[in-house]
Amino acid sequence: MTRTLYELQGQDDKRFSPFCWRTRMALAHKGLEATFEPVQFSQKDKIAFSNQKLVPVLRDGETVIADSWTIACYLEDKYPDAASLFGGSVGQGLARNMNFWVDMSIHPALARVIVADTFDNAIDTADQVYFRESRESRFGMTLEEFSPRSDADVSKLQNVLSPAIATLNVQPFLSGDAPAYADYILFGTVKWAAASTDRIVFPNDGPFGAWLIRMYDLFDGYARTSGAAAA
Ligand SMILES: N[C@@H](CCC(=O)N[C@@H](CS)C(=O)NCC(=O)O)C(=O)O
Repeated sequence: MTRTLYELQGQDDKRFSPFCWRTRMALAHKGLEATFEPVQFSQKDKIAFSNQKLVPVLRDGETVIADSWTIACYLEDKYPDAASLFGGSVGQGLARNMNFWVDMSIHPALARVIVADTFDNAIDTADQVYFRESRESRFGMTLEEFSPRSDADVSKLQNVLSPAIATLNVQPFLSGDAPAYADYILFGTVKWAAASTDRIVFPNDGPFGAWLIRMYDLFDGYARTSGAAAA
């Protein structure tokens, strides 16, 4: 059966979408092979078959699924004999909470820190006009006004992150003793930052830094060597 993940492609072939990384890691966790089809912002025609305009999109045989959370739930249901992403329905409920927390608290704080860098270092030139116009219309100001690369914004991000740091101070993974989907949710966001900037925006020391090393080591160093390998 053919399995294809349509994912965002940026400058120098960087795969910098946090949501696509969630799905990449979920596939690796389940040991499912896939081919990766790059999609730029300006290539909506490539995912028109999914009847919506966002990536990731997974085509699994004849089945088409959009939205990273929906894809994770699909993979869990469809491949119950492969390693579990959630560890049962209670874990699934808590991972959903994590999904909303990262989307609604971490992403807005991180966007302030790195969106101007994302534009400079991760967005392909073919997509720069679209990215600037769509995001400036969303933010109501220029990318550089929204994201002035200030230390204060990094501090705010790290404050928002403190529940995750506290958790990793007492257990090796957000999911407990072993990694699972909740870890991939936040890790995808780290990959977005890593593809955008060399600045240290997430802690690279302490419990969070140790977790990052564990995450990068997973699946034979998968997140170091695949996708945005340079990130
Ligand atoms: N809730 C969706 C969000 C997906 C999303 O926002 N994807 C971005 C890439 S990071 C996208 O496709 N953007 C296209 C655009 O802005 O035109 C998910 O979890 O998959």
